[in-house]
Amino acid sequence: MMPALFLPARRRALLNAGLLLVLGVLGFAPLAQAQQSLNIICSVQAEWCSMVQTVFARTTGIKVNLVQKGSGEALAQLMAEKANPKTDLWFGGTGDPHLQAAELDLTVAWQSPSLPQLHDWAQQQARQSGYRTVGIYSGPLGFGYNTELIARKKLEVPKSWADLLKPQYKGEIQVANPASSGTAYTMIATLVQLMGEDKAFAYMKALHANISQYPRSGTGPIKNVARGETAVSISFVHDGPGEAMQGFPVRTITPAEGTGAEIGSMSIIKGARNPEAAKRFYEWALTAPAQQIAAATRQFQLPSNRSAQVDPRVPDFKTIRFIAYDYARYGRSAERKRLIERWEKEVGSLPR
Ligand code: S7P
Repeated sequence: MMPALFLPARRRALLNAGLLLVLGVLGFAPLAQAQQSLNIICSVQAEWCSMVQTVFARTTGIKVNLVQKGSGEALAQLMAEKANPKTDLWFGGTGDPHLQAAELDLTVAWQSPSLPQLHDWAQQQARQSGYRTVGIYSGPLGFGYNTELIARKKLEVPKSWADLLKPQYKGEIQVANPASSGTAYTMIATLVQLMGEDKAFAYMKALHANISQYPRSGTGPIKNVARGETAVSISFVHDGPGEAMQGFPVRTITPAEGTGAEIGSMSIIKGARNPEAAKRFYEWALTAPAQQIAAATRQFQLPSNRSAQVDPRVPDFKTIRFIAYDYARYGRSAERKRLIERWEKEVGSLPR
């Protein structure tokens, strides 16, 4: 066969175009693009993180290096690397620490042209951070419970925050540790807004007697419920269906008195080494098809893009009693720090 070099120019051009097409179909990107890379901290669950990593790389040819961390731990890492950031973009995780990162000047402003396509709560998250973060999903806080353990131990299904204090739940409840978990901080902020601060702390002290463990990450307690290690968890209720789909006997419920919701967020890091790739990912992550990856990986938060399909397993917000969560106040750095320190001093340190 004649080497491509000796083919007439037109045939050579056709051959090259064909080769590029085949590489494109196979998901290989042109060399210049393949050399770009992007460093992400991903604060959603592992399946969603790795699907986002693969699909974005296939779509753009940009290599994605990704570490998965809960929101509290992600914020701690970004604070630690402030002088020499190794991260370009923070994807997902509860909104309060993203707001805190904005206030601490760890992230940069980027006003996406796609903002009008997003729900009001997602745009509001962007506006109140001076466009240093944006909402990518939302989900309500509630309880997970193991239907088999509840039946076997003859426990009632807890229906309210008040129910969780009943003696029957002694040693049967888990919630993450607020010192490391954005989910657990959402619980503190919710209770403070629902009851007033002193009553909320009295409540959490009483609840402490029924807690068996405070796992590090917010997704831990519902996984422990699913696997029968504990009967009840305080968790985001959108984390329940994914466990149930794997065959675990888990259900969720939201408390009768009312509850808070997270605004899962995304931010570009100040001093990012790959700012253009970060913006490209940011814009992609706000599109409806990119947001539908969540449900395809068994994650059932409400997407922020109004055009994204909403899976029937996403909690129905219309049926849930929500508090008017003050995201600006509870995302403030000093407030978040103060409440977590108060929890550690007055609740976490108590014997059980
Ligand atoms: O993807 C599930 C989810 O519940 O985990 C995120 C978050 O990383 C939890 O962080 P913590 O470990 O700090 O609690 C939530 O944003 C998300 O909905």
